Amino acid sequence: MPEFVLRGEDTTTTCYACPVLRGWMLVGALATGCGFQPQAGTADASVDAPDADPSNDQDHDGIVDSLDNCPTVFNPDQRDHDGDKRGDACDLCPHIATLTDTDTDGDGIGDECDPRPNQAGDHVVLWEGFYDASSITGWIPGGAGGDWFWQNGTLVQQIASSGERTFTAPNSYQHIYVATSFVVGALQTGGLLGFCSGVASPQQYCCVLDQSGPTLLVTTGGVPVSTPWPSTFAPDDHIQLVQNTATNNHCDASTSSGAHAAVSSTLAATAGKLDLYAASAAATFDYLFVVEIGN
Ligand SMILES: [Ca+2]
Ligand SMILES: [Ca+2]
Ligand SMILES: [Ca+2]
Ligand SMILES: [Ca+2]
Repeated sequence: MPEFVLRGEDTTTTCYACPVLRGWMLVGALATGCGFQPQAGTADASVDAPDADPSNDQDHDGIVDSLDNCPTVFNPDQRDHDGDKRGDACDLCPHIATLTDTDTDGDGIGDECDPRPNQAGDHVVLWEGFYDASSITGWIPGGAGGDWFWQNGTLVQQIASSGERTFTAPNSYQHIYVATSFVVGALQTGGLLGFCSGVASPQQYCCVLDQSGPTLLVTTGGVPVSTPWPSTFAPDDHIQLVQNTATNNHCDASTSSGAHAAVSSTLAATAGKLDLYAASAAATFDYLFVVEIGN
């Protein structure tokens, strides 16, 4: 099942972060409002040390407060996707390693990942760290299909041959904010190349596409708005996409190599199912963070 807020059990110990990448992630988070985060699930075996005093475990999750990454939230898994020492269960932006977790409007979403940081009423409807195979239950391959599967804490689409390959969520969403990140895999040249995520019915994706040169594109029900994107695609690139329909379907893309661009359409997206999309490319997705924006 998809992973909603305040749930989960950790089986993931994969971590491919490095100091350079982590430095970029923090810069990216500050610059763009959201940053790419690699898989960083943690589960510290020392938490069950025999001398632990169970009387200091206020949430009764078996982990003493001094070692608990969410001392007041029952989270025996201790998952911490972004590695910032706050467990997913109490991290206001579980995909962004921030030091403050500021929540100006008090709606439970940190400023760095809040589509409206100064207006309450937004709520997280999906936090998916792809911790286990059941994380994609109910998702449906579409378009040319592709080969989508869960693997080691990620969602993989491994076929690079031409074709628009989509993966559709089981649920529809209203007034969406979605952040995802992925690593570019094998590429096939000669056709439309790129990646998208976001509300897809009607088509209102946030995309980075190479049609006649890389372009950051927001599609708005057949009325695309685009801007040049100062990068090319290459295997192992880390790319983050953020779609925010609270701001006229704002689309923001950034890469681990420092490329960044953003564009807004003139039409606000409304509702639909969430799609992930890859054309002429393989990709490995790291997380999905979805907020429904209040009225
Ligand atoms: Ca806890
Ligand atoms: Ca965290
Ligand atoms: Ca907030
Ligand atoms: Ca808000």
